[in-house]
Amino acid sequence: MGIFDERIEKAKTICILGHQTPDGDCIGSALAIYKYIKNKYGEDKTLKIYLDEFSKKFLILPNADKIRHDLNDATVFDLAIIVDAGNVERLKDFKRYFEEAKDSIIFDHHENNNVPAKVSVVSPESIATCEVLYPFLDKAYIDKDVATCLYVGLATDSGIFRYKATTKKTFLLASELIDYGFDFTKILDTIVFDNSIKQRKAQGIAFDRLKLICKGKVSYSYLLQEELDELNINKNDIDNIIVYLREIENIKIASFAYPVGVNTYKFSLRSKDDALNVAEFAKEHEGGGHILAAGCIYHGDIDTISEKYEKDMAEFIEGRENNK
Ligand SMILES: [Mn+2]
Repeated sequence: MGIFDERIEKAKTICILGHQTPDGDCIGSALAIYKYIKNKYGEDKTLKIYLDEFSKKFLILPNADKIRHDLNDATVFDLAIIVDAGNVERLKDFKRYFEEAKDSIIFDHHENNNVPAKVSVVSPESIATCEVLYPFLDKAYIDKDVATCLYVGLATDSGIFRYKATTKKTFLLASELIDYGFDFTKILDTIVFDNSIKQRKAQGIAFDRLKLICKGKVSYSYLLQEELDELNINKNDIDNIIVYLREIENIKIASFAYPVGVNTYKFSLRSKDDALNVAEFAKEHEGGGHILAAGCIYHGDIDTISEKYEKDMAEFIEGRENNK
């Protein structure tokens, strides 16, 4: 029995946790683990998944309706399983379940992961947490549902098998997974490519405002809270805008800001150049992430922080390019 199964075996009550604003890899790995444990132990374990609110498109994934958002569970879990979160703050208020749990294990691929779990399985060179997790699952209990969820993590975190950290291993795993016979076209259309009219309108506002800064090396746009309110849209519905801002010729970094609180904006960052490690930029601004994909926080009104961001980013790029 592997290190994961051993810990599951010993636990009666288990919770699965992931990072705030959960994405396909976070939800995919959490739901893969959920179904895997159900397949292996049936109703013998008390098993709960707690994640932050997520986009409704993920409801196409098996058991996504079982994901809970409440913080009042009095259970002290025997085992907390964390997925895809580089630090405890990323668990938001659900970190309580982790901190109280008697045992814990984390599967992740974020550089500098510092979640103080009893067991850490962290592999920064992996494209997705789902890829890190897979070797720890006993194949006898992987079914079509588990395979679907793992595939979604792989496909989404790799930008549908395009980003640089995509390896032969990623394709081999994807090929094993599609053998389980799920409708990957429909799943990816639903989760990645189909947009609501409201989303397209929000993208329209962001595109309209889009500009190139830092001598044309950085694309930048933002949305305001009143615009989200007007469209009756939430932050999960705009998390793909950064993808489009990255798909612009000649840029090195894409950036998109959106409100996460009063006078507080989250900046999504994507680099197209290994020499410009946006995780390092993000670390200076209450954030973190990977070399090519990171996020950080700025406080203030949008005009002030847009100006500040442009200045910080220009300095960052200049510093890196002079060090080459
Ligand atoms: Mn991930």
